[in-house]
Amino acid sequence: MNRLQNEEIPGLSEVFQAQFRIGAAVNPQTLSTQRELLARHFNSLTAENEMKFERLHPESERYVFEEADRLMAFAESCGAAVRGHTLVWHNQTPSWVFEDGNGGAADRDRLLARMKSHIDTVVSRYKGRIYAWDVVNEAVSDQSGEWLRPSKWLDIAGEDFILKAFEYAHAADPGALLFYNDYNESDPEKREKIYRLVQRLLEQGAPIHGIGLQAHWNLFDPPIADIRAAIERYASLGLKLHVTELDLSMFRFDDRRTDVTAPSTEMLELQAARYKDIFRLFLEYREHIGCVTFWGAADDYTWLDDFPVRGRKNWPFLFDANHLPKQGYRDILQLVQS
Ligand code: HAH
Repeated sequence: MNRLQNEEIPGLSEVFQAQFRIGAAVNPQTLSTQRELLARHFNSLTAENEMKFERLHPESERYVFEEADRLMAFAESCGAAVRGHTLVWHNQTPSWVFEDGNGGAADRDRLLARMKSHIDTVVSRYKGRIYAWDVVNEAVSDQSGEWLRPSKWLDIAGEDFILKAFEYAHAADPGALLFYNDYNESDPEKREKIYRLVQRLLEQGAPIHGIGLQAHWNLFDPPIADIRAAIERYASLGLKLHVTELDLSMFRFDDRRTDVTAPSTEMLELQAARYKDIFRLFLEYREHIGCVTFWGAADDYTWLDDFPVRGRKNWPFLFDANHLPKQGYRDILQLVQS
């Protein structure tokens, strides 16, 4: 089935229907350039950027919902669910949130009041239509020996900004599944920090229902054994797991090459084998995993073009730049069809 066009191949989300949802991150451009691919293969969509604080709420008294609403309308027109991303994050949050308007910093009460009003407005707007929210993104540190990530949220409001975010989100839509979401989630040291955070939240009675494993991985790392250990550890908290931002970069994290202009056969084979191993693992833990979302859909657009290495393209997905299935697509299909 080498040269088959998209219409002739099984839709990914259909193939995995009995196991978990298959999602993709989208933006206003890919909603148009990848429209057919998205409608055919994915039954969960996430806004790559359009529901982040800076996009929805650039100024204290101004909300902007046009692009987020467009995504909702597209998702609803093709019967896809929507994951909300993200309510509270140290990044892509405008500076006014943390300021008092007189050149100083906002105090804790003001910051929490702003958080509450942002969450109320956004979560209520999509109440009943967004089935899961990434409530807090990336609050855990990557530094060895440091637990929580230094941020203005933490500085000003203290540790319980995380608990508050979950409480506000739950009050605004008691039916939405609420997630803590992070990357390097399979690294053993960070895994334990995330575990500890979520365990604490549960002890405090936080309305948290799941852990989002971002899964920004590459051809070589993390080892399957580390991914498995992370899934087991998080699942032992009794929470749902969503894979929220899956991509498989062709490059090791410290590979700075810029002279690779097309993926080699060897890269594509390695990637297919990795995808197969990873999906085999996801299937093994399907009881715990509710959704597997890619941070994009096809190789014509990925946030990894130019990041973290400027001037370098990447090819992290199951569909190539022409939206045709790669070897990885065929390999993971075999897992459920054989
Ligand atoms: C993710 N961070 C974010 O959750 C997502 O919102 C964004 O679009 C892309 C990736 C991962 C990350 C990062 O942003 C910077 C450095 C390392 C990892």
